[in-house]
Amino acid sequence: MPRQPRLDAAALSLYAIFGPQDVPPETSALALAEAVLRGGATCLQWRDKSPNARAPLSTRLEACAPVQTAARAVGVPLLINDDVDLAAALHADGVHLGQDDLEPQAARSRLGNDAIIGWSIGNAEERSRLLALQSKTPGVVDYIGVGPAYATATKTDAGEALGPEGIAELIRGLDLPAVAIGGIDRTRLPDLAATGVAGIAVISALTRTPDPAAEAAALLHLWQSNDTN
Ligand code: TZP
Ligand code: MG
Repeated sequence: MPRQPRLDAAALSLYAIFGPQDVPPETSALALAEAVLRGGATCLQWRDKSPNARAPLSTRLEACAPVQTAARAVGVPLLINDDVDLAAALHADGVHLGQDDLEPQAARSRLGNDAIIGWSIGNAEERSRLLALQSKTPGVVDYIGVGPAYATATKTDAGEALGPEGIAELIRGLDLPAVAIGGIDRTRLPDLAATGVAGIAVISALTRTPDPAAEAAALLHLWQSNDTN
């Protein structure tokens, strides 16, 4: 019998990403997580690009644990960016890996069959790597992150913006759900919905707003009313 997918594509609809570096000074990672979850975020990613990412595992764990508790309380998956050791220690739902991180097959061996594994692609060469990986180890990756969709100040090495046409071209013919990332705010949703991505991944749209819960609700509502999947 075919294996049940580990990830329902609907969980990618509003994918909220943050780490210590994104938490405004007057709040906490827990408060931010609770706010975006209240607004309806369908997936969370802990992406630590702060000095804490180089701290011992116990310190990394301590920083992320409250976010995991909040996500679990509402049944929303929490994925860990880059840090497979942290994901293993937390028994997190999965990881999101970039092209320069641990290879997806190695992460799969480490985390097991139930872990959700996401991989980033941003150009034709990386798309070809994905296809090669899928034919060598089918099912190793569960979804892809595609970007940057638009110019972003959040990731300075993100590369050239693909635009909706570039996103559509990269995901065409792939049999994996995709989430668009990079410079996404409310104004971008109609164009992105037309590309065929399953959802939107955002950092600053939810971390640089005074009301992350309201912004999450607005993004999700807009996405669901534009999305034709
Ligand atoms: N990967 C490609 S663009 C990007 C990442 C992590 C940054 C997304 O942040 P924002 O603030 O939503 O543009
Ligand atoms: Mg990475």
